[in-house]
Amino acid sequence: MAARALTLGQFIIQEERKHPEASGEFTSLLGDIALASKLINREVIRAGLVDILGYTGGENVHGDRVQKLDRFAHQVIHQVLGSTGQLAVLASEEDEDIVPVPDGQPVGKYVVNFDPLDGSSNINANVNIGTIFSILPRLTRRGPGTVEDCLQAGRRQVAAGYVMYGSSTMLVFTTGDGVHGFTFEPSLGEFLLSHPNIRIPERGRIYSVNEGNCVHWHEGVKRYVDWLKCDDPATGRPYSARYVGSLVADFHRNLLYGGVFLYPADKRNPNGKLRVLYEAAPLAFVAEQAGGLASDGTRRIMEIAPSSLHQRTPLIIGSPQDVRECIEFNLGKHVAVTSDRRHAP
Ligand code: AHM
Ligand code: MG
Repeated sequence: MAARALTLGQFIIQEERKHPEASGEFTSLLGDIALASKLINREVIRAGLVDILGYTGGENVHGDRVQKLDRFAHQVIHQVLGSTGQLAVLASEEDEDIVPVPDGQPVGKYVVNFDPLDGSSNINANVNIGTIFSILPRLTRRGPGTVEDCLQAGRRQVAAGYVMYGSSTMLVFTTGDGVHGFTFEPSLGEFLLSHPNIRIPERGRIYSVNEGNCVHWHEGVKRYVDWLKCDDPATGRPYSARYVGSLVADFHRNLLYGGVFLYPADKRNPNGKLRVLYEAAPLAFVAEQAGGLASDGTRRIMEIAPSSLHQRTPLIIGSPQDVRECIEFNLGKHVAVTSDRRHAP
């Protein structure tokens, strides 16, 4: 191994040394998430073989398998995290209610909200999908964790991140001290530090939105996306459209290259599509730690304390300059709209 290669485990120990007061309990949760993601990765990369090899449990109906992988990812995370003694309670996009620590296991101090397999409609096409996680300290003091423990604003997160399963599998996370990316080395079975201290460019040249919904959009969103397509070299316009339809993949690309992802509220879905706890808040923490922004159009995503586990929110996330501009259009405030129309195609 090259002298500079640092495993996730080594990195975590290094970080712990900077904080001698830390108990290490919460950083061990990150190691557990990495373990769960290796188990999920092993199944995800074999998803395309389902019809020719079959699967444990005898599931070989293709559509069925997609459901199963969602469920499998949920169960792996529950089992791995639930047996470590760090966890008070889980909330998952896959379950209506909170998920308690398994019977007989010790109850700990942390809450994990997660989306076990985001973008799962892409599995059949071998397109990137991901696991998103958010770690919070519990609010209640003892006993099993409660729904109130899960319903905390994103600013209370102590760590958040995602695993992206794709041409290579990556774990990207923040503990509030920058954003670091690790790439999975399958022959070693280790995540290696490949993207230390990721910073999102101040402005990008990419916009990511499901433009097929534009007939339902509000005026501000329509004008913003039209504006992005105008010719103005000073701001890098026209921007390129890039949309995978897997939030983790769209977010990750924009984090590295710069740009803006939006899933706005529209006339059909007044609260947008994405969930506060499992998607918006954890990615907002990552975005902010990389120098980016995340907003619902009027508020910082990190300030939203949801009143229900599956509450949705509009999401605008990415390079700070792009997010600010989008918010201005969204609110109908952008003074340059009229003059910029000159550049409209
Ligand atoms: P899911 O949690 O059911 O997979 O839905 C979330 C996904 C995101 O990954 C992605 O950004 C979005 O839904 C795409 O939605 P759409 O197909 O409406 O563009
Ligand atoms: Mg999801």
